[in-house]
Amino acid sequence: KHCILVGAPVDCGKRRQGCLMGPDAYRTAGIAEAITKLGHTVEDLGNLAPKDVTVATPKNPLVHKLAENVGWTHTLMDAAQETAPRGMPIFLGGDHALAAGTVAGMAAHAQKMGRPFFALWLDAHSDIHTPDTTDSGNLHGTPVGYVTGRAGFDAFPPLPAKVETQNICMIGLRSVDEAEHAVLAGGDVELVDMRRIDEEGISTPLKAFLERVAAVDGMLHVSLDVDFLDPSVAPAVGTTVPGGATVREGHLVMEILSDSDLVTSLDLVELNPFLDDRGTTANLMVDLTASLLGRRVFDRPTRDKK
Ligand code: DIR
Ligand code: MN
Ligand code: MN
Ligand code: MN
Repeated sequence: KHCILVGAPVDCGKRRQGCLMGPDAYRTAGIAEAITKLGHTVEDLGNLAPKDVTVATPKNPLVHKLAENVGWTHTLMDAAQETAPRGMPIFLGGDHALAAGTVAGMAAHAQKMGRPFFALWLDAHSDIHTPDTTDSGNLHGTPVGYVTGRAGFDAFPPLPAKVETQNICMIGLRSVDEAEHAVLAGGDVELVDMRRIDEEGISTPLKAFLERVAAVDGMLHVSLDVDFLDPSVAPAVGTTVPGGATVREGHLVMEILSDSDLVTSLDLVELNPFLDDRGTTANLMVDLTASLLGRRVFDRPTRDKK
C-alpha cells in the first residue's frame, strides 16, 4: 500500500485546546516508521491549514468557531479527493470535526469510482448532531450529521455525495445525547454499543458489517476517535467516557479490518497530547494503525523504556 499522511491539526471542533498537537505527536510516536516497517510506502504531506472563509452568524448562538470548521471542511474535502486516487490517506487529527471534510471527500471519490461507500465510526459518541441540535455548540459532535445530509449545515460546502445511513456502523457507543438518540432510534445506522460488545464480542457485529461492504465491493472509511478506547488505556482525550474498548478489543478490530483488506482511508482523531501520559495514547494509536496495516500479535515490537 501507499499511505499518505495528511496532518489535520483541527482544534476548533470543541472548546478544550490541544488537538492541534496531534499530528506531530503521531509523527513523534513513529507512525511513518511503523508503517514502512510493514512493507508499505509512506508520503507525509505535512500539516494542512483551513481555507479562509467568512460565514453568516449561526442561528444557534452556542456554535463554536463556525468559520474555522467550515474552512477545514473545504480543505480536507479537497485533500481526500486529491490523495484517494494515489493511495490510502491517513488523516492525522485534530479533533473529530475534521471528519466532515475527510468523509465527505472520500464519499465523493467513491462516487466517482462508481463504488458504494461505507463508514465505520469507532467512538464513544455518535457525532450525528447538527449545528442546530448541538447543546454543547462543539461541532466535533456533528460530522455524521453533515455527511448523512441532515439539514442545518448551510454554511458548509454543499455535500458532493451523501453517505447512506445504512452504510454506517458505529462501534463503542456509550454517550449518545437525547437529540442524537431521537434520530438514531428511528434510523438504520448499525449501532454497536458497549453492552452489545460485552454480550456478543466485538468481532461478531464487525464481521457482519464487513460482509455487507465486501458483498458490493464497497470502499470503507474508518474514523477512529481516541475515546472509543477506555480512558484507563487512552487518557489523552478531552471527552473521556468510562467503560470503553480494551487494548485487545481495539487491536482485534484493526486486525479483522486488515484481514478484510476493505479499508481505503482512516482518520485518527481527538488525540490531545497535552493530556497524555508519557505518550502512551499516541503510541497506542500508532500501534492500532500498524495492526490495521498488517502487524500481527507475534510481530509486535517491544517498546524500549528509554
Ligand atoms: C457530545 C460530545 N456529544 C457533544 N461529542 C464527542 O458535544 O455533542 N464526540 N465528544 O466524539
Ligand atoms: Mn471547496
Ligand atoms: Mn467523535
Ligand atoms: Mn468521541
